[in-house]
Amino acid sequence: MPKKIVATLLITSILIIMMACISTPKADTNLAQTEMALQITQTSMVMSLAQTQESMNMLATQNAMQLTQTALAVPVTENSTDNPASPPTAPEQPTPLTPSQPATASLATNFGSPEKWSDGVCDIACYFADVTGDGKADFIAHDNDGIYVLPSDGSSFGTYTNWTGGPSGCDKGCYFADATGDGKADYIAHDDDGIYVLPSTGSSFGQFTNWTGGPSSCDQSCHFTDVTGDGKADFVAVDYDGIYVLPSTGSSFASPQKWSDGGCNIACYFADANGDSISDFIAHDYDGVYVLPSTGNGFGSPTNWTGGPSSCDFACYFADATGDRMADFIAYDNDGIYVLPSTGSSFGQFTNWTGGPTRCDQSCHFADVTGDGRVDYIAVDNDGIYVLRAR
Ligand SMILES: [Ca+2]
Ligand SMILES: [Ca+2]
Ligand SMILES: [Ca+2]
Ligand SMILES: [Ca+2]
Repeated sequence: MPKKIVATLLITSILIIMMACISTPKADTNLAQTEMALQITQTSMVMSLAQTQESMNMLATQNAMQLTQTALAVPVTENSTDNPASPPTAPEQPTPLTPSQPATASLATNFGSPEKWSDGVCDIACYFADVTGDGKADFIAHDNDGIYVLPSDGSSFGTYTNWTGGPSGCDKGCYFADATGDGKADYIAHDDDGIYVLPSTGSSFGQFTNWTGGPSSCDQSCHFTDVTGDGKADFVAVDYDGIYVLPSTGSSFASPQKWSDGGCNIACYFADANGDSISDFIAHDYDGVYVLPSTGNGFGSPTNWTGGPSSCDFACYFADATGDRMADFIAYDNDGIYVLPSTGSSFGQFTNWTGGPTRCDQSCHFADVTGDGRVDYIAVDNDGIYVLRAR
């Protein structure tokens, strides 16, 4: 309660006391009235205090609400590999490592020694994506009798469970990406009659639905990644005449929008190279690796991020190995795995992250199985799955 009202109440009470004293001739009456007036004054003062307290409480509540609103307005950040769901607005500036900071605050500079995380192999193909939604990419084994998931616990792959209940195949390709936008990678089956999505429930793949309504194909390659920036993986088709985007609505893929007339001499990739959480178009051409940043509804102009020709002996990958949320250029070469960190506007100096030659018997993958925001190097060998942590 404002001080002005408290003062007014006090003055009024004193006036009542004075008037009581003046207007009554008898001392007894005077005393009784004085006592009554004093009681009124005390009551007023108690009431004033209570009201002041109440208004202070209200002010504190308002302040707390304002703080909460400010906190809510700050964008939430998430981790991602190939992955969809990350809405930070600006790349985090790498902070210099001081003794008081944990090692994870620094950027990774190499891959550690191989750790065997599973004895398992895959009848058809192995995949790595976070289907459980805990930030760690899980091991997905496509076997003859179904699709098995072995969740990552950060240092090994756990027991396997058949998430499709029975055999499941894809006519044209199987993919694992979060098309529904709930943070769990879904199973996307590209079949002859359409693209089916089986949403992850966190412990199985649910009911399948044809998200394209009818047959759909890609002349050169199909991709599922979030190019619109809403956290839902969109369907990106690389066709002979350009790049088409079919945005995910969360329960279907909308009609195709042509985002680029360009193609790629060698191969097309989609990953967030500039760190705004929206996947960009990366065109590997004869004279270099071009990045066309996504604006959320189109691809911007191309810039040669390698300055000149660049090639990979075995395969090229684009994923964030250093841990600053910008996808780096990873080249799998004869003499090792080289990483060219993204600076946000170019691919920097290359370094051999394995120190020497390395081979994957069946397939190489880059996914964050430890959950620290950096993709690890995963080798699918004939005798099991090996993880080399980015560190
Ligand atoms: Ca997981
Ligand atoms: Ca999902
Ligand atoms: Ca999207
Ligand atoms: Ca981007």
